[in-house]
Amino acid sequence: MYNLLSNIKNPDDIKHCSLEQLNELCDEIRRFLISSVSKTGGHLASNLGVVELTVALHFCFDLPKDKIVWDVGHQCYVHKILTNRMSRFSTLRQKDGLSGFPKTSESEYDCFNTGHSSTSISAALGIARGRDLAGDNYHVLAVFGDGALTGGMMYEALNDAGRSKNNLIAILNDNAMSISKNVGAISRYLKDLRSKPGYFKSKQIVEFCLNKIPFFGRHFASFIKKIKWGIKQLILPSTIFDDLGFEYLGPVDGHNIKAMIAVFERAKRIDGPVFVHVHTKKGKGYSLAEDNPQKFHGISKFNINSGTAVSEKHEDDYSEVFGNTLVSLSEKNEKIVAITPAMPIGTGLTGFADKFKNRFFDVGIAEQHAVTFAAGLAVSGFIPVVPIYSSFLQRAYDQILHDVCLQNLHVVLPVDRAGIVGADGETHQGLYDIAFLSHMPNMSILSPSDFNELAQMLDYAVNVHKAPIAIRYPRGNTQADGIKAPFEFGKSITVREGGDLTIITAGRMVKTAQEVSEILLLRGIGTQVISLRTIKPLDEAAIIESAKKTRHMLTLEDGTIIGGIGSMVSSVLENNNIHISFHSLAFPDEPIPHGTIAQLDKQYGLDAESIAKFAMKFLNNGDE
Ligand SMILES: Cc1ncc(C[n+]2csc(CCOP(=O)(O)OP(=O)(O)O)c2C)c(N)n1
Repeated sequence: MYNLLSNIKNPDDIKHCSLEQLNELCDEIRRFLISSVSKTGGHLASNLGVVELTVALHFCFDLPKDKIVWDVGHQCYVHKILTNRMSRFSTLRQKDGLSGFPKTSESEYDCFNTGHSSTSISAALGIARGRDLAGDNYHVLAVFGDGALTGGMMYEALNDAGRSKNNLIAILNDNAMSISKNVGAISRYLKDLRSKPGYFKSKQIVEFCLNKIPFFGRHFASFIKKIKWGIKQLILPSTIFDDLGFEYLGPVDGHNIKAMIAVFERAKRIDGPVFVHVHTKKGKGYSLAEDNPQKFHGISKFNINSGTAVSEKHEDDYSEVFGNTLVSLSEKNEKIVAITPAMPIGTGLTGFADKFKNRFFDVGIAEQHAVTFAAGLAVSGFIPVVPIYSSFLQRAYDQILHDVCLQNLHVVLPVDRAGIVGADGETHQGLYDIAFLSHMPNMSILSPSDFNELAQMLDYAVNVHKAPIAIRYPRGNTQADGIKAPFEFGKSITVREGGDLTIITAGRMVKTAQEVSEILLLRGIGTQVISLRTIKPLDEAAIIESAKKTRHMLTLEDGTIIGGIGSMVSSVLENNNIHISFHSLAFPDEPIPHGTIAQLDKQYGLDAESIAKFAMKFLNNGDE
């Protein structure tokens, strides 16, 4: 079925393929990708778009000696297929299976871990400078999308790399798409460049003619070189990348292997930084993905013929509830504006974007800018709401602290995908937001345990609270049972009464704590479950009262152990001289890999059964 592909065990195996065979190989890879990802889910459209690009790269460069840094890394499937990991694709993004991103621990062909956008040129430049300092000799490449090129780090890296003499090949995979349609002035500029496909050709012709000018002696040669450069500048308009110090090659058709091989061979011979502009189509070769690349950017298992998800019926999730609530609140309050760093779909903002075009801003993959831009909008009297996935919000730490919190500005930060996210793995786990937000002055943190609480909290955050406020909610739709009490800022609620043990928890874990209390009740143990609702400021009175009542307290959270709810509650007990049996349950201080949320909860002892077992021991002073 895969005549050529099944014989590729490592990238060297493609080096003696003819052009015809390479093209055939690309067809086989596409068929394999569609078939395999339809059974596991994953990032399909981006990978379909880079099939020829990746094959051409492996044809021209010698990995693992040469190094490729894949930006974001979601487009590395073809690279994984060509580097002896094809047989593991049925385990893609599953616990203990193949990661959906480059992993140095997985293969010597992966030289740098990625997951978050716009890091590739920085990392590649570091590797290149290290190579030169060590006196080694190999090629270093960064492969990044036009979406990634909207991220600010890219400009810090271009600025640094462009003035360097280090050999570095930056490859732009330009498909005019981020997850959604790409935005911004750079995107418009690239569109302009793409409309000049003859640029690279004419550049070659001009250079060919100039090279015919003979050299006489060393000094004269350098003089001629300058003249040639001047003539070239006159004849050919330079690109922004030339002006930054790169040799710009392109735009080249990213589905034409022959053309790409020619460009890469040329790039290999150039001294200094090179910028190769490759033009591709996201979803290439699978018409459903070509027509709807957003849907197939990241998709769960699907039917190949219809393109529809195989999974169960559609259920609401927190992002959707957030988006719908925001729309209804914004109908009544015209000061509300929404900002997204390139994630309108994932964060549930499409309804808002359709309805309030003037009040919606997609700023590109630019979390730092999104937050400071929001601070500016707050200064001019608007109420900015900036939903960002927890792990991407890490990017904007200083902007939240310096621009929002220190000025005590009314910016609302819905922290989506807070806690374990599952298949995307360690780079995407939203485990750190409580730790990095809770120590910021003026910041409040809310955590709903069901959809209704989220709606009430959002209403409170935009209409009542006049200071920085974050609302952290999980991926998916886990909801606590039977919560009725209206939300009150700063007040926790007791969701189960009991006299033997207290569990202090929040958000997704409230449901787990309820299940724990039920298991323990069967063993005659009464558990008091407190849902904090407001993680900061803590409801200290309720914590102290319950501690005195049960004398045994556990904290349980969907976050990392250091600096989370456990640390905060423990300080409350310490500071109030309350000495009871106390233990924090949270994810450990180590990278948490991919797997389903349920599998990871279980692996780290955070599922109801494991917690109940732990609680029995804990109540027995450590004895089984
Ligand atoms: C810092 C950060 N913010 C958001 C994301 C989510 N994200 C993953 S891929 C992607 C779009 C990337 O577009 P592009 O670089 O053009 O690659 P393409 O998928 O089009 O090939 C986004 C926004 C991320 N990975 N990192």
